Amino acid sequence: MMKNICELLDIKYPIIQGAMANISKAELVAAVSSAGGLGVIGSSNNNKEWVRNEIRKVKELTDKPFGVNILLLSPHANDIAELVIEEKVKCVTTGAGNPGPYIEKWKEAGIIVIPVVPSVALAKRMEKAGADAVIAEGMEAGGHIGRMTTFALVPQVSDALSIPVIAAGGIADRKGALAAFALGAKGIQAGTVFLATKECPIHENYKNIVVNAKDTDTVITGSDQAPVRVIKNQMAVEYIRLNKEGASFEELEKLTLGSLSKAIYDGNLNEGSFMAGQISGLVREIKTVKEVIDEFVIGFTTYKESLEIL
Ligand code: TUI
Repeated sequence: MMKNICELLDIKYPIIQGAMANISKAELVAAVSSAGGLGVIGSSNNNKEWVRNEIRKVKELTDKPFGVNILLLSPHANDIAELVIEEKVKCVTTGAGNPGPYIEKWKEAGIIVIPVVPSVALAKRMEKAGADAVIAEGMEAGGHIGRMTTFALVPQVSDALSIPVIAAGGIADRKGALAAFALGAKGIQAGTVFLATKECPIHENYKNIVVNAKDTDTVITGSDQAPVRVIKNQMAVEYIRLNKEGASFEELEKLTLGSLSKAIYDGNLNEGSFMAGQISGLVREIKTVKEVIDEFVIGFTTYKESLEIL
């Protein structure tokens, strides 16, 4: 019998907080892990010392397991891949690439490896390479996205693999949690809903932009190779216009450079890049991390009960 997500990670609920660049730092990660889920540090493009510092801070704030996400596009990916072994982190998740070359070393070190996959093909390769589970993330998600929707991706990946699948993209409440299980997932990952929490260390404007967004308020920016979902604002519209007109990489970069920091730290509504998923429209108030987790758990209980009835 395959291990369930809670046994695999030694956590209470199969809820993973999706890594968010420069957002899921020690404060949020420790809060999620303390509430019974798995908090995950978003390494993003930060260097080894930055990530080590966040890991140490989480260890001071909680004795519960947590994870580190490695952005495989980052110039520091190799360094962080070593760091997680040095710091004996419980779990590594990866994004935006194929972590195949690292998996054997991580498994030797006893780390639980959970790559994000945008397709059945990569999911199968990850299972073969020794991954413990995969996160099947649909393009409803915020930030860098693939091309499949959660509803189509999760059941196909679940059918193709014998390791557990975690659903991500478009999950923000009990209904989403329940639906994920119906699609064959054994756990969920959520990012957007954790933006609108008291513990999330971002500018209040970022939280409010998510709370006030409606269903159709996100757009896809970024290049064709690396599409990025953000909340529609002046910056996003300008980016899409320039990209359509065939602007150079340099011109586009000038626009995006620092835009994430402008969102996270300055709350700059016009020039910031506010990454968030399509489910933002469902997020209507700022809650505590514990309230978000408790909401998801109601979805899981509904599923359990329905199994018992039939
Ligand atoms: O990685 C994410 N979401 C992210 S990363 C990020 S930081 C960033 N900021 C600006 C531009 C680019 C990145 C913000 N949001 N989600 C996981 C994810 N992974 N989505 C899609 C993928 C993915 C794509 C291709 C995973 C593997 C993959 O493999 C290609 C291959 O090599 O087979």
